[in-house]
Amino acid sequence: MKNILDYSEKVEEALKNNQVVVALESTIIAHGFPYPENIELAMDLEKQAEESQVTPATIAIIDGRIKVGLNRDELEFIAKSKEVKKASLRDLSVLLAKGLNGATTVAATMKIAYLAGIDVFVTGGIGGVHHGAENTFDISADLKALSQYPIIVVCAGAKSVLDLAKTKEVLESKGVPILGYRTNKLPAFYIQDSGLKVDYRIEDGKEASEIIKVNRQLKNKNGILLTVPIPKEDELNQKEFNEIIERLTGEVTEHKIKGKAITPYLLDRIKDETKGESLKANISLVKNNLTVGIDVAKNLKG
Ligand code: PSU
Ligand code: MN
Repeated sequence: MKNILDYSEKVEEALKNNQVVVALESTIIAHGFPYPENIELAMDLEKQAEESQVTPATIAIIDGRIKVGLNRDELEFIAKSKEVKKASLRDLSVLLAKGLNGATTVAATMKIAYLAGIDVFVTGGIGGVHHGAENTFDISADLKALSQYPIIVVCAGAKSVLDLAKTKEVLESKGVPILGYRTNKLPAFYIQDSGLKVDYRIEDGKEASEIIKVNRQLKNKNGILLTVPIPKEDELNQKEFNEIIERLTGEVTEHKIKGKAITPYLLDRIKDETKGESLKANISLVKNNLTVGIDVAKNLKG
């Protein structure tokens, strides 16, 4: 796979020496956060991993090359440039062939992490089934990727703007177990409890690593979803948040916002409506997910 993946020196070294590596996505940097909060978060995550003796591998497409591990300039570029496309599974071959730039979603990052031999991928929230999917068919390719790349994705649940009950059903159909980190309840990104249950509760990174190992022995193609609730002190007020979501879902229909533009639009509007509180919450949950992901990744090697 050497010919299609460009590893950063650090990531190449770490993989060669069988050290612990954690994959990170870049859509969250390019389209999930405004500048400069996005570059600050990206740098904080790199630092957090390195301080735990783990090599971070942020994944993106730059000038038609798949980058596994970004340096500071490359992170800046992804954070600032308006030329960076949101890259999911369907976009990869075209962006590579045309020599374009792309920030990889959960789906595309999973695929690349798998090709690179990285088993643990940490993000904020996954995409899923949108409300009204029975009419729009808007179901994120993240769910397809979860069914076909056998790595673990550590997240704070799916975005609360999604239809979580339907998202769960699709994951079940695709054979993807949903684990709850020290919880029985499915987290809903900005909120600890969606009101739905996870499939299984686990207590620590060791348990997660054992599940990944068995998943491999079974030669399963599917990945594993580990959901971690946002730290209590940073969660948003559920009632206020539900009201905001209801309003914004109406806006999306009214302004005819469609397809891959929906998620960035909603995130941006949620930020305004919560007066920036959602940004703080988002940063907190990603860092918390990384702490858990690092634990899982270390146990996998141990
Ligand atoms: N959730 C967030 N912020 C994000 C995303 C999800 O809170 O930026 C991104 C992730 O990269 C995810 C993608 O893979 O949105 C899903 O987009 P879509 O629904 O268009 O597949
Ligand atoms: Mn979509």
